[in-house]
Amino acid sequence: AALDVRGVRVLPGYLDTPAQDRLVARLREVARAAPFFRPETPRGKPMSVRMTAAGRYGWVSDRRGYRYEPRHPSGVEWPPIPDAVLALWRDVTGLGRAPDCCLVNWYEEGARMGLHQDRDEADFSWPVVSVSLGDEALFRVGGTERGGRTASVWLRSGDVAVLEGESRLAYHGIDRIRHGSSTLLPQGGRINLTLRVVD
Ligand code: MD3
Ligand code: FE
Repeated sequence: AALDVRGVRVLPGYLDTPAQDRLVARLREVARAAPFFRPETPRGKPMSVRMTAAGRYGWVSDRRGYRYEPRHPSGVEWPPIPDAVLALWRDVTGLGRAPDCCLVNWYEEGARMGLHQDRDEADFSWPVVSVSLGDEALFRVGGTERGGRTASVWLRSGDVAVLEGESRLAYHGIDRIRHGSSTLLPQGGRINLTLRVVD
């Protein structure tokens, strides 16, 4: 059964354990081609989350700002989005258009992501889909104005969230992860996939 958290559609346990394991194997291949890196904020502060991506674009941040790039910082093209991820996107959105970017966020112990809006895409009428793998994360979502009321929900391994309509421009972030709460990832921590149409 789906949950509505301030307009965010959360699908608890969308992926069973075998499906999560298969996905992790595909992500290992993505990370082999495009290794995780630690982005810097435009002010030069390293983020606590490590990132990589698959698809036509990856999202990067450095002293030049936040943006989508067709290449990994090493200069290689991002690897293709795994078929299982494209199938999940089709299942939950019903769209005939594939996402351009599968951002892969890796949270190790202590990593977090401050409240922000996703506004680097050209068209906010496309949904965003998020897939949680590994350790549980305390997800916080507010409204479209900074400083408003927020609601929190724990996202667990296999949960999928769909951000569409009003919630697409909501402030959101990850307050903390429960380190060691899952054994899915051999190296521990949490992986979040964020699927977006970019342009
Ligand atoms: C709500 N990632 O990469 S995913 C991000 O768990 C990001 O790594 C978080 O926020 C993570 O930008 C949260 C869930 C999510 C993604 C996009 C959203 C929630 C959202 C866009 C609008 C509203
Ligand atoms: Fe975000």
